[in-house]
Amino acid sequence: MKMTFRWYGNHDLVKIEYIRQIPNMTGVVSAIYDVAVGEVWPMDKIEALVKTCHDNGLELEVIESVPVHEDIKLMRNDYKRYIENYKQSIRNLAKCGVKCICYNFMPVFDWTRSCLDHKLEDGSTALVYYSEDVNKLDPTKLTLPGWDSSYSVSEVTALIKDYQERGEEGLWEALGYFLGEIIPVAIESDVNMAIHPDDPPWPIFGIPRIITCEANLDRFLSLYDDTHNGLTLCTGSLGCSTKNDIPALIRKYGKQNKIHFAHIRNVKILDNGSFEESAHLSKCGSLDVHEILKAYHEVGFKGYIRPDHGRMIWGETGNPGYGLFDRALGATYMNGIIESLEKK
Ligand code: DNO
Repeated sequence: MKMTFRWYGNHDLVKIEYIRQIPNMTGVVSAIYDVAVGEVWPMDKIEALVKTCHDNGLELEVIESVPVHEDIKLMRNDYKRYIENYKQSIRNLAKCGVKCICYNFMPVFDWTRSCLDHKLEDGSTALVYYSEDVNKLDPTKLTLPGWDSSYSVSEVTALIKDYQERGEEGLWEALGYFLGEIIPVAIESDVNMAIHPDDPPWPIFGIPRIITCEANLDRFLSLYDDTHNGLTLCTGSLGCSTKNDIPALIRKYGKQNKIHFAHIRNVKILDNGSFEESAHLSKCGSLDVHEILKAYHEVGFKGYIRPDHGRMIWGETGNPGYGLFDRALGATYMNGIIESLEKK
């Protein structure tokens, strides 16, 4: 496994020099943040990002994410042009040494939470999802870090309506078409595409979500049966539904060589579909991180792994979920478990 760390580029409050100092870090996971969604990622911007990483002794082999334009997910307007652009971004990234591209197929909203700085008992803050609060939010006015916020309220309202009309099957149709177009390019460029599960893994605001559970992951993989069509297995996203047995999913898809990127996050599951993000240590949340890493070890996982969302601790401020301190603790905890598994 290759230990990596998400970094939001030069504007990130977490300095890349500090990431390098975390033991066992091989590279960062990053993206180009100043190209409009749907447009081609130009070579010069990718090359500059790769150079910054290499100058700091880190690889850039994983991109999170190349966003998929809403028109592609709705098969409307300019979707064919946006797919051609996406293919070109894959080719450009491959030329710069990228081996794995994470993306998602969530309509309108990426990950969703009701509060980004909920105070926990120990004084740290964490991202939480309280379903009763989410139900009170106005989806047309909502924006969270990492979301595409270029749509106006009326555009978001229209988008939501379109997705509701096309429904789940409409989304599956669009995903099948998209994969049919891009996976041949990924094969030719030898880049592994790794879809990120929906977070949380259930429909929100009446809009369909499909990358949610084992049956749907099976369906997704069967849309294009090739190693280059694989998964980002995010424990925190899939794991906030008790229906998903994460170690079992890792053993199943790991053996099939379909997991390319592993996100390790712990969550504490509450009643009624609510959850709080917690420290990585198993006993702080509902997921057994030791068992999760054991499953990766057993299947001989060779892909990329990273600590996912951390809490904000020790007075740190910054990108919710993506401070330095708690994620570094997470990485170190993971390193310890992995070492003990490897030495057994
Ligand atoms: C949130 C992340 C997501 C993820 C995208 C992948 O912290 O897990 O924003 O990067 O869904 O496309």
